Amino acid sequence: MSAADLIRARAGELGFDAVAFARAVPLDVDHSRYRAFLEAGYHGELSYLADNVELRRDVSVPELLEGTRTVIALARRYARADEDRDPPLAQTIARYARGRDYHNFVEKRARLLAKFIRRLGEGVGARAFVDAAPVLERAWAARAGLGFIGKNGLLIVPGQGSYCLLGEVLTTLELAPEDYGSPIGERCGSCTACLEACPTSAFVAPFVLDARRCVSYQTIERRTTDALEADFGERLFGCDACQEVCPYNRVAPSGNAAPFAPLERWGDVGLATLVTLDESAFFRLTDASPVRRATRATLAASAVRLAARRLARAPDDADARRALDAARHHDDPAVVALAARLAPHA
Ligand code: B12
Ligand code: SF4
Ligand code: SF4
Repeated sequence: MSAADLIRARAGELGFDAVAFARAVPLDVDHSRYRAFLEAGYHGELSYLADNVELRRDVSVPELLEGTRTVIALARRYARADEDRDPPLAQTIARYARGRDYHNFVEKRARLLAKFIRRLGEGVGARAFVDAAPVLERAWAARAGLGFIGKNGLLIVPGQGSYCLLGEVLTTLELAPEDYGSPIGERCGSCTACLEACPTSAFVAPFVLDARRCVSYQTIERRTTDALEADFGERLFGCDACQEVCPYNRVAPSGNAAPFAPLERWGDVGLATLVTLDESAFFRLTDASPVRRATRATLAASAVRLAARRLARAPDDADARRALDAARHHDDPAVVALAARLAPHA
């Protein structure tokens, strides 16, 4: 068995749904696109995206892994067959975030793969990264031929769709030339469904997202008070609208997605609870959940937004009314102001 076959087999055992290999030569066009994104200011408050700009070009540097020869691009699917039966609150959370924090799950397995690779030869280096490192994960996955980047900016794995989390193992191991993949090219054709489905018109052009307008940014990352004037729909945390409409996601859900099932606690919580959480209740509620990233104030603001939307449609929605009442006494003035703006007569 070749080293690539051994790695593929081990990645499969660890639960990865797709694996592909790219030569670790510095990025060119993807890095230019990333720089253009920064220059346009589309990253907004995500200041970490503007740090380590040069590091995102080349992975074979000491800060990542000196002497990297190969980038092993990994994908783990998370769409489940039974997601329509998720508790109502869970259905307002993006699919990737309804269960336990995927970082623990995917990253742990990527690290086990790196450990396996280090044992493949004397002095072989290997290091795993998932999400947080200054690595343009979609660009490397596309270069490896793991999938293609759709007009919604997401990496779509043929036959598996885009509900996939990405990770990578960098290694000093050189593979046989035939093991390296190559970009498979974009397959969207004339489709524009994702661009039209975006509730906040966040795409400035096909493939190009103004992150500041994205519901995901607004409900997860935003820390300032200048909330976007737009209807986010039934969304509390994150957004899947540009994936829900994608024809490449009309594939059988993964039988492998049990770890992404919603946390039971989402069955017990309404919007009013989310607005009244104190610090310790917030930490209890978001324990081991990606939702913790939102912070208490941003989560309360998203609950206020959702409550105002629901009350406008159903004036007898008691949970929405309680949430808005509670918001008037919130300890964060931005939450109080948002409630006054969105539901002045509630
Ligand atoms: C910052 C970030 C965000 C920000 C900004 C998103 C953005 N588009 O930049 C916000 C908070 C908005 C966000 C939202 C989401 N994110 Co996010 N995010 C990241 C993170 C940490 C960095 C992304 C980054 O570097 N952005 C800068 C831009 C310039 O780079 P890029 O997104 O890779 O962009 C590429 C395209 O724009 C493309 N491109 C630009 N122009 C053109 C033109 C053509 C012709 C082509 C082909 C390509 C192209 O080239 C760029 C470079 O490769 C990555 C993890 C990572 N380290 O990569 C996860 C990551 C991209 N996110 C992920 C997910 C799941 C999401 C959400 C679906 C979450 C949700 N359900 O709410 C949404 C999807 C929004 C969307 N349509 O992109 C996954 C994506 C998995 C996949 N299959 O693609 C990642 C890879 C995390 C992971 N480890 O799995 N995210
Ligand atoms: S995640 Fe939602 S808000 Fe963000 S680009 Fe996709 S559809 Fe638009
Ligand atoms: S919805 Fe259509 S345009 Fe958007 S990523 Fe999917 S195939 Fe491409």
